[in-house]
Amino acid sequence: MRIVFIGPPGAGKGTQSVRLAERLSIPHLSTGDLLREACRLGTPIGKQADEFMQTGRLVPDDLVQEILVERLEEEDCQNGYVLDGFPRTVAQAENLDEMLAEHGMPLNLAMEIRVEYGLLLRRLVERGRDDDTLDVIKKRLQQYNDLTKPLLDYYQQRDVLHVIDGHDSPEEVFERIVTVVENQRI
Ligand code: B4P
Repeated sequence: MRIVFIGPPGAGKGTQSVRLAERLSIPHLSTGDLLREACRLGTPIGKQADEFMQTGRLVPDDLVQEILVERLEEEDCQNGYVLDGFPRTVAQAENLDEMLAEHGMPLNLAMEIRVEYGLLLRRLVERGRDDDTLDVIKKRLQQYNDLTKPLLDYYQQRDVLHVIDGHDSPEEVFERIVTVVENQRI
């Protein structure tokens, strides 16, 4: 299965997509993790991405796509994957669809995790990653509204979008996700 997770920062994309990938025995691919690793290693992409991430802005599409395409071509991705944090713009979604069409492999599911603003802020401030300062979090949430939300219509029109209530415990949210995936497999 090929599944994408969409949601604002703090919605639980990382938390849930790791679990789902483990349950389905397919790779979990997080563009956030790939970009952070590139920054840590000081690769050319990492050096360019760092400034965007530290200020809460989306990294330019071409850089993110380059880093992800390399990973998607690896052997373990040929039977499916869970994408966490990609696509984040309509241009990234179109690029992914083109890539999937070339291989005759459609996207099976787009999961939107919904959580209200106040709870997102609380979760991220408590987590305290480098980019989890209040100013940067607000910028990331604004970028989500401006650039990522239009993706929901994109996937709705393609009939693959499922909305998940992300307010409860990670276990309860995961059960909701598994129910959607099981229904899809029937
Ligand atoms: P990401 O790494 O994707 O980070 P994120 O949006 O903050 O979400 P994350 O998945 O980590 O957090 P989660 O909600 O699971 O992106 C970081 C940056 O990388 C972006 O700002 C951007 O600059 C760049 N980037 C990444 N992908 C890109 C792309 N495609 N295009 C352009 N730029 C890109 O969890 C947050 C916290 O909530 C955790 O502490 C977790 O434990 C907690 N939590 C989760 N679910 C919970 C629950 N049900 N109950 C209680 N707590 C919960």
